Amino acid sequence: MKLQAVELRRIRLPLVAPFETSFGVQTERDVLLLKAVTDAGDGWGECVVGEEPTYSPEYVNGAQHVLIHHLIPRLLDRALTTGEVSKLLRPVHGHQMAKAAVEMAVLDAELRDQGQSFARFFGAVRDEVDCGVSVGIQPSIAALLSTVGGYLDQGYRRIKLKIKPGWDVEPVRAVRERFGDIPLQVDANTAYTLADATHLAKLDPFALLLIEQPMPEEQVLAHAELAKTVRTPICLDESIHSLQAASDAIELGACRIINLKPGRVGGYLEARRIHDLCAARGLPVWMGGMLETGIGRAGNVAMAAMPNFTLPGDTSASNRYFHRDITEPFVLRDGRLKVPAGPGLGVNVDEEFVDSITHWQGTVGRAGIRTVS
Ligand code: SMG
Ligand code: MG
Repeated sequence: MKLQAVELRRIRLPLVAPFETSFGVQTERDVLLLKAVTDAGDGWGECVVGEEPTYSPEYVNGAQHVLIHHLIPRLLDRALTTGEVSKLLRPVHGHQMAKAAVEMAVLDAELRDQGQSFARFFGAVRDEVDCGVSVGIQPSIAALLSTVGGYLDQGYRRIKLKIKPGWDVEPVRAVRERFGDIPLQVDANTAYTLADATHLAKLDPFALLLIEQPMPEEQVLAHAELAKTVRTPICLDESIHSLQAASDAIELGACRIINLKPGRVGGYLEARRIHDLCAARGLPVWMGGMLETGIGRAGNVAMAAMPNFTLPGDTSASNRYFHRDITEPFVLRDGRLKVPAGPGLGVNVDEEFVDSITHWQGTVGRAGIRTVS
C-alpha cells in the first residue's frame, strides 16, 4: 500500500455538558481528524489530544504541526504496511497521540481494503462490550447524585468519579450511601502526592474497583510506595505511554490494573502489545476514553472486545458526549455498546456534517502542504 496524502481537518463539537477534571473544565472538543488517502482506498483517524497540554504534554495545535512537518512526510509515497508506521516514526520522540492518529488512519485504510474489521484484526471475543461512564467533578453533592442516578438509569455498568483534593472521600461516601454496591472507581488525574497516602487510604472502606493515576505520571516508584498504604488497587493511566513503561510499572509493583488508551501509547498496535503483556502477567485492562467522536469510539470499542478487557471501559454512548456524532451514533443497550462488524472501523463518517463544523483544513501530499482554510 502507498500513502499518497493525508487530509487533516479540525472540527468543533460542543459537549452536552461541561466535563470537569482536576486539571480544568472542558465544554467542547476541537478535534483533529485525519483521512489517509492511499492507492488502496481511504481510512480515518482521530487524534485524541485536548486543546491544552493539561492531560499530557500533547495538544491540538502541536499535534497538527508535528503531523504536518515531522510525521506524515516520513510515511508518504513508499510501500507501507500499518506495522511499519511506528518504526518509520521512531526518530521522532514522544507525540504518541499524533503518531497514533496517523497509524489509525493507515490501519483503517488497510483493513477496509482487506474487508476485515478492527475487531477481527484485534482478535475480539465479544460482539458487544460493557460500558462505564466517567463523571466529572460536580458543583455539589446533590448535583453529583443526580448525575450518577441519571447514568445508572440509562444502564451504565460502572461509575467512575473524577476526584481532586477537597472532592474525594465525601463524594465517594455520598454515592455509596445513595446507590449501594454499584461498581465504582475514582480517577485523580495526577492531583495528589505521596504525602496524601493516609488521606487516600480513607477511600479503602468504600470497596472501590480501583484508584486511577493518583500521582504525577513520572512518579512510578511513588505509586509502588503508595500501594503499601492504600489497599484499593492502583490503576495507571497517564504514566503508561508505551509497552516499556507498562512493563516497568508492573515490574515495580506500581499498578495492579492498567487503563489502556491507544492514543496515549502511540497507537492500536502498541496498545495490543500492552494488552497481551498484561494478560500474560495477570493484570486486567480496561479501555479508557478521551471524549472521542464516533471514529475514535469505533476503534476503542473494537479493541475493548479483546479477551483481557475484563472491566467496563470509559466507552460511553455518543449521547453522553455530543448532541450529534459525526458517525452513526453509538447507542447504549443494556449497558453495552455493539462492536462494529463492517470493514475497518465499520462506521460511516457523515462528511456533510463534518464539513459544516470544520474550522481548518489542510492536505499533506507529494506536492507538499496545502492549506485549504
Ligand atoms: O471519554 O468518557 C470519556 C472520558 C473518560 O475520564 C475520562 N478521561 O483521565 O481517564 C481520564 C480522562 C481523560 C480525558 S479528560 C479530557
Ligand atoms: Mg484517567
